Amino acid sequence: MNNKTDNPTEKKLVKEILSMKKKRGAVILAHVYQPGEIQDIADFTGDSLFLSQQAAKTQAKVIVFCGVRFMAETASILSPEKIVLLPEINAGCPLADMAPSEKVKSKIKELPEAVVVSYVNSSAVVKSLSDYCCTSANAVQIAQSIPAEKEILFLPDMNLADFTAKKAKRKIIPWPGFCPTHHLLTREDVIKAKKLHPQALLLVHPECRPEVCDLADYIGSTRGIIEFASNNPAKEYIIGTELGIFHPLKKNNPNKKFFPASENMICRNMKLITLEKVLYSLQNLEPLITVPEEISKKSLKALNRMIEIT
Ligand code: CIZ
Repeated sequence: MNNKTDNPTEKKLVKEILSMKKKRGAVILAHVYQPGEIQDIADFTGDSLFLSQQAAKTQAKVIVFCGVRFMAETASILSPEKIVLLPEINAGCPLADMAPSEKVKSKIKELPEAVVVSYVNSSAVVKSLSDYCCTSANAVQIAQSIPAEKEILFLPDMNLADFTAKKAKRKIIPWPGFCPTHHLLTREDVIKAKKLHPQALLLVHPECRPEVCDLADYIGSTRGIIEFASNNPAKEYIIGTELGIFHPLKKNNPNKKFFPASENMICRNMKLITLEKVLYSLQNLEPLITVPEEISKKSLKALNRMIEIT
């Protein structure tokens, strides 16, 4: 929790949120793609897996998940006894929506021998159909844990699938989905940014296109990007991921410079949550995210297999 706003309306809202949070015995989690003012009121900020693990560890009975739907679902799967709130019910993930469960079921039928690995950015039903879950931080490690002779059906992100196949040296059948925010970054955008900032290192997320990743000095998850920039002596970085990450990058590294690979890398869904909505959620204990027990139990197996490996 680190909100130091001078805006009186925001100050009042933050005060009300904190008092309501105490009354409810709640914990606020915010993804690093959330608006800065939301990250600043959170007890924990980070990637979806880290946040869900915090959700599982905390003694708090109420979790306000400031992120998108699949993240709140993952928190609910890991902590089914807790009240998980998503302050904006329409905060979805277009990438997760590109793998509808009925289509995934028929693909699995077509490939009965394949091991099914689903990226955490997928619906709870798709997770329940999978052998393993993975995040962008551990996709390579999960793939490497699968015997080399096995085919892997990897969903829903084809760019992360490509990155994982190359790094893990595994036979991967990609699902044809992509994150619209990362996929819009082109090789031309990157070349332009490199010309403007010739000293800067290029750090990109593996949801970016392969031809963009080919130009990068580092490819990694949000957590990986933050750690790389914080630990590396270089002073300038071009960042190829959702722009919300600039908030922790700048906060943790006040003496370094960060430039966007493209100003357009904004996930609209991640920006739907506001301070007003967080307050409403705490006051009314809604919108509530639950996952049907049968689906939750099966998804938990895939999530736990990932957690055991990593
Ligand atoms: O797992 C996450 O939180 C996402 C969506 C990206 C990342 O790299 O952390």
